[in-house]
Amino acid sequence: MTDPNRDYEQLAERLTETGRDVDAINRALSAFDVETPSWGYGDSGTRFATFQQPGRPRNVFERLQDAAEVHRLTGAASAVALHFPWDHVDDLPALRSHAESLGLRIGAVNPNLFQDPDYKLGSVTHPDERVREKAVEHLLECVHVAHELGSTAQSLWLADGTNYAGQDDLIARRHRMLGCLARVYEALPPEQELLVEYKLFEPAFYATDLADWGSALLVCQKLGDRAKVLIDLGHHAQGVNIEQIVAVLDDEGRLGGFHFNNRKYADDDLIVGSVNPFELFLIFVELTAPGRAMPRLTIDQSHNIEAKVEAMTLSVVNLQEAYAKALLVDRDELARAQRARDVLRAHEVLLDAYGIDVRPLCAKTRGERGAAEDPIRALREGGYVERAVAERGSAETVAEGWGR
Ligand code: LRH
Ligand code: MN
Repeated sequence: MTDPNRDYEQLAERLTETGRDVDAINRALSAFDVETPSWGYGDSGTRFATFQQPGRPRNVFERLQDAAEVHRLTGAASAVALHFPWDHVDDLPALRSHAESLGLRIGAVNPNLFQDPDYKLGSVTHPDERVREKAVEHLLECVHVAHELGSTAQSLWLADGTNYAGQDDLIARRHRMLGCLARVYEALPPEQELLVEYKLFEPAFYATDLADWGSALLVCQKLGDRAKVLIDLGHHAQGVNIEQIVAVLDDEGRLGGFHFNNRKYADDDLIVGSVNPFELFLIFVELTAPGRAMPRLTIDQSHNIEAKVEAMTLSVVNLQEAYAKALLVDRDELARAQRARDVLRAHEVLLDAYGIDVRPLCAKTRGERGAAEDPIRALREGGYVERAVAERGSAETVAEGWGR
């Protein structure tokens, strides 16, 4: 076991020698904060099966307890995104004070317009006005819930789409959607923004009404300034350059946030940075470019076979490290190489930063925030999971569905 302080001192010395402002990097790292998803702690699976894990949280209050453990370990997960009705409670003030008693705040509120049978052919795009009214009612209810919980964002993903060519008029669907979302946007209190999440396919397999960043951006521009695009890393066709989408949306002032996860094939919802850590680094290289503000950062994963609290903890650690590496990019040298049309020198500037082992830096920042220098080790030695199993039961069964 190496001495983390000596590792840090050696790294800080090397970074200072190469012209980096280590204090500024530490300040930025200690301000880094992400939202974890309540549904990432609950049951989740594939169409083939959902395997319940021993000690799984039985309600939103226990999901918040698990989120608080991830924040205790990493110091960088102080908010929890909620999903309704999966996290529905009658007493919203009690839920809010429970979160605050755990040192947490409520992040984005996610409506659910994809499980009710009425939404089989769409929700806000549905041909039947009665169904659209029902969808708008749910969205307005979520605006109220967010206000009660102190949340400042509606994070909207629409599963809406068609499965066969000719099934419905694609533009008529778009106009229905725009009409419904305009009413929801009008109802947003000043502290709330609307995040519009796109997805290429699934559950729709012919046309998805919000299939890509362009269709989401156009909708946001029609709605108003507080409507912005949310990028889920698993929602693109293979080969799409996500960091370029980040740069363009930021340049349009419409980069609202992220759903971080990782995928090898489709919307796999695996641990962020577990498949393509270089892509994650490049996304943070764009986010940390001079003059850019950090948008809302939310994790959106489902842990079908892996231990959920450890998976979420590792995800926050992977995000901290990707951000730290991006902060080490020598921006002056990058700009000089780009001006000089020195193609490979510019690329190598990024590789220089990516190749630095930033773990001592992240460990020190976490330690200074009262969190764990080695969160995974602290979790495994701390007994939190064992206590949860003892308290909540060790049943390992097959569940009927998501999010709960
Ligand atoms: C859709 C999605 C969306 C959530 C859901 C849990 O694939 O990414 O953000 O509502 O997963
Ligand atoms: Mn998502």
